[in-house]
Amino acid sequence: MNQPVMGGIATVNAPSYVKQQKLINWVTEIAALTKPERIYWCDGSQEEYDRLCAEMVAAGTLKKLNEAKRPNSYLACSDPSDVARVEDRTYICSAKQEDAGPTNNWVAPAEMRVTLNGLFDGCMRGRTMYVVPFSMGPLGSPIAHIGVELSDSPYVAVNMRIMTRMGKAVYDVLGTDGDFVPCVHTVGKPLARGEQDVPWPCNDTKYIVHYPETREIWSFGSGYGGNALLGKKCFALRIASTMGRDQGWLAEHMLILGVESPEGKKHYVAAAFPSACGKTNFAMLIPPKAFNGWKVTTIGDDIAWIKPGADGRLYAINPEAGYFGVAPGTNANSNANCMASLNANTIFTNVALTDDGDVWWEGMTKEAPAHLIDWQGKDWTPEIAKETGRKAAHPNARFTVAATQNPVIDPAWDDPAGVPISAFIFGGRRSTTVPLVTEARNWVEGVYMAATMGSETTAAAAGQQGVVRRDPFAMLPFMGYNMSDYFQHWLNIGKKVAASPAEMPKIFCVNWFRTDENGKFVWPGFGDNMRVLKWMLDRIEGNAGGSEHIFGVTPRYEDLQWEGIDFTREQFDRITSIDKAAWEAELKLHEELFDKLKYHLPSELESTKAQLEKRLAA
Ligand code: SAT
Ligand code: MN
Repeated sequence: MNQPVMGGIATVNAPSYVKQQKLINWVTEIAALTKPERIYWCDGSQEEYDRLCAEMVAAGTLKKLNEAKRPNSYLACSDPSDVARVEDRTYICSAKQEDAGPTNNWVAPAEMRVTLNGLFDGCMRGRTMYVVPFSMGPLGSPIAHIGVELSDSPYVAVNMRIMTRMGKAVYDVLGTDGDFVPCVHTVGKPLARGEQDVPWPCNDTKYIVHYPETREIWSFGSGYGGNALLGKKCFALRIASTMGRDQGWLAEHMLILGVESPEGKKHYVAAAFPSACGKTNFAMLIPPKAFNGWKVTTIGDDIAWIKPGADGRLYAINPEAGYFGVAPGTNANSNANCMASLNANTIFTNVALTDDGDVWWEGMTKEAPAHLIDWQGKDWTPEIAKETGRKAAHPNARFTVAATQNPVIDPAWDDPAGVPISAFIFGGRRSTTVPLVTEARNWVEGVYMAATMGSETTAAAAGQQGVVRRDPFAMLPFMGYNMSDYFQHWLNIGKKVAASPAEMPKIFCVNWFRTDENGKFVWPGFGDNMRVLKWMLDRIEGNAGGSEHIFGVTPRYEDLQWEGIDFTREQFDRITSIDKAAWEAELKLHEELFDKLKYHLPSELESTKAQLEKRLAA
């Protein structure tokens, strides 16, 4: 129920089930600053979700898709200027600049507060402020944490209901004095009295700001993805990474999957890839026919929170409850489980609309429909695309869908205790240099591999695409503190596990993306990644061979299972070969990275690099 306006500022009127005065005071304070017309406390119910969606349909923000084809699903098309995370507008405002480190934008907290106070003053005029309570992780789990997002975007409210455990029950966990991360979000477009709203309000000025010491998030000017759904990258990675540093755990940009052999042996692995490099596809992998009896199940597709358990092993949860995945390229071959997840109850953003009220994106089907309305609302035909190169869906178009719709969701995905991790996988998008798969000989070498990871940039972030940048642990855009301190934190966690009776998780580095002289991928990827995954599991179990090279252990051709695929030894050599000149150039780039990260850079990483150089020169 919307609350009445009183003296120009909405009354707070917290529902009786909200028991925490600190929270009510904060909502009051933010309302006084942002001056919304109304305040609405979300309860997370289906009725509320349906109502907010219907209101957005009436306002032109959402289109309801054909109920017979795609039940209870919607399409949102954003402003063409608001389509991805804005890394150059993202700030870590720690008290000391060195705590943000050289990979983050930093402004002194006091100075940023002055800027933001100006921007947020009256920023919600004419709009409703939604109070969105959410839990990252199973409600009440010892690994979970709570946030409350105040947002003037109903699109954010409904997406948060899918992406997190959102609603009334959060207040029970919060009680009268529980901790929560305060998240303030505005699209930054106040409405004057009588002013007609636009379907996707946003502002050319954007700020995505984190205060790690006080664990606050303030986001201005964007309604899109990680800029606006503050539970995701802002909380679950940037703020949570600093919580993990202080409390001895890890917040990682990782999918988590379960893999079970036909004999019933099961392992969980966590894998880090940069945005839009196929984490969702890997997390829902369907093994090839020849792997009869193998099962891959999903715990999460984007973020992992990992804490050492009493037995010394590392236990992981997926703090999210849904997937905000890249639509283009997703199809029945690349990810049939994902396609099945999207059959109903899905919000699509920036994909194309078919003439019969369904959705389409590049790569969904071999042949494009004869006519579409593209993500910018314009007519689109294959002919127009040929002439102009215009895409029907934006390359960073997304779907938001509940994890429970995934047909291969792992039975333990919601387990408050988390699942034990047997291996970490780090992968970048590299058309050259980095071999298909390499096993680190020890933890430090694995941390080195992760720290020096490079990847060609994708459409998930605004800016140039396809250029190699160092992306340590696939965390470059998501680190909440100094990157070198983070490397040290990983080394410390390793020491902690090593000192316990638990087996060390293995660390692997993969690259699915090496290309041939025509720029075509050599490795088929997708389901065939099972061949690599199986080798890893065999290594964990101690029954697979490999050959040692300059920076780790790689399978020989005969160490992988090739049944059901025509993949020659030559092709295999092509994607596993170590090119000396390329590696010399690569190590120069590691050097550049280490120069940049000199402050607090762990000496173990420098000595690992020295060993590599020695082996390369030999
Ligand atoms: O926009 S998001 O940050 O949610 C997606 C991504 O970049 O991985
Ligand atoms: Mn991601």
